[in-house]
Amino acid sequence: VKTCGSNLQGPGGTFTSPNFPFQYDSNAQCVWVITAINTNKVIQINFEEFDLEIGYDTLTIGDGGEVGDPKTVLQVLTGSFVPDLIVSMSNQMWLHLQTDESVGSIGFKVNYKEIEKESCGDPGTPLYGIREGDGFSNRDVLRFECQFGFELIGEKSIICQENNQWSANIPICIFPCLSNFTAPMGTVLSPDYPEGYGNNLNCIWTIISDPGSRIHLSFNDFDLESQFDFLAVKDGDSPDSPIIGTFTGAEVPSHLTSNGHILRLEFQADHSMSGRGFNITYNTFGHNECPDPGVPINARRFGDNFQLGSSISVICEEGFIKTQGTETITCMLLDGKVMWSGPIPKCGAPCGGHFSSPSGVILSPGWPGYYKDSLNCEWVIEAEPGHSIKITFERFQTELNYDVLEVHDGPNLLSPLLGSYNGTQVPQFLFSSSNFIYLLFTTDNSRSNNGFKIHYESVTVNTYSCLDPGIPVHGRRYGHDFSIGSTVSFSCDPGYRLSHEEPLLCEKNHWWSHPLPTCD
Ligand SMILES: [Ca+2]
Ligand SMILES: [Ca+2]
Ligand SMILES: [Ca+2]
Repeated sequence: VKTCGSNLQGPGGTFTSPNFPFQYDSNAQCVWVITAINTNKVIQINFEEFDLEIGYDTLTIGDGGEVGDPKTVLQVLTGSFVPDLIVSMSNQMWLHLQTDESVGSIGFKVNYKEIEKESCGDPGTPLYGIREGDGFSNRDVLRFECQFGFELIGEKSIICQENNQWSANIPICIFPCLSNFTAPMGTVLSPDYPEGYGNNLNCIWTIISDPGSRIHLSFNDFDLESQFDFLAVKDGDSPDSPIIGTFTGAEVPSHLTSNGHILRLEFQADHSMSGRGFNITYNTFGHNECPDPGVPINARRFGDNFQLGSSISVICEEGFIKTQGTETITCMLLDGKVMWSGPIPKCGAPCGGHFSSPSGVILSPGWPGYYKDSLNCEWVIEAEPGHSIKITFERFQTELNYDVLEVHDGPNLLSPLLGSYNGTQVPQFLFSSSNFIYLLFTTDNSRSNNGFKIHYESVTVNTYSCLDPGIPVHGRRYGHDFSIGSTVSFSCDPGYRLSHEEPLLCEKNHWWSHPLPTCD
């Protein structure tokens, strides 16, 4: 018999079955006891993953600290189905894993935390669902609906019972694989988007608008297994209708317009490998007008009239540039069809650039989405001679050790390095000593993250002082006189060490005697 487990304390944490995410041991007996630090609180757990050999390996969960006492048992779990949340009645909860002599599985990963007593905890809101009610105390009720076009599977309402357990799990909202749409606008999603659509699918969606009108599709996201899974769009309601387009792979198609008032979307997935799937919005429009272009993301649109002869303009938000189309498009007659004079403009965050405005924003490419792999982006910021440049980090998150932003004090890669950053560790701000700053963002060939949002501004150096030197990440600064001859010093939060101890002296040339130390 293998014994395992531990005593855990609030306010919260995570633990797993032995060897997770690899197979747990046979003949294991593991015991965990969780105790809230605040004795007036109770313990809530929720499983991120759970899979035990069904019927033979069990996890018994009980209230209090008397492990194994049958009077205190809350749940006995096996297989792979678990409640959203399990909440104790007292400030303690015990868990007992028992496995038999053969056949294992991955086990479980569970999060715990202390919550108010006489409550069931926040069970969340289903993806593509809407929740009514926000009380989680005994006798509180939560009601659920799904967004338009989705089907609700499960209970429409759940109540927080006296035993601190919800009467049921929250429902799920699924997008049906076969349906007709008659609303003038809506969304079509691949099954389980964006989690992966699975295998062996043959989904058919038909969009039917009023006779005389047409249908416009915008692809917000698209990722199918290339050459094996396909989306076909047909101009009509039968399998033999003419094909407007067939799509596969990860390239997001540009928008599509029907010729008639019915569109048929056929989605086929083969027996293996899945992608993220797709997210398509559609709208319908009349005979003498162009399709509603929507408001392109990262942009503002001017003009609300889509009739023949009207124009709209699209201006990118700060930090973005036009990646498709021109600023203005006009609804016109081309080859006997009413259509926009060019593609609907799109705005995106560019990989690199040269900036010389007094202030602005630099975004990682793809912002606000994840950046791509294998990037090599260079930005140069130029201020007027005699000025310096201050850059401020608003957001920074890259793959630790692999996706790196270098900041150089000058116009190019050969200029002295101000800092090299990855993960989430960045200073609040940095200054150049000349009127140039150079940034280089390189990413490796796997794993991405949110990237960064950086503000830059041109600043003048005061005749009698140095610029604010900043504060290290995980550190603090002593002294806020930055005039020539004064010093500032630094310390780090517990657990971090200062890279160098000497205080910074503001020298006659307006520069600090040393670079800002770091806390490592
Ligand atoms: Ca077993
Ligand atoms: Ca496939
Ligand atoms: Ca990477």
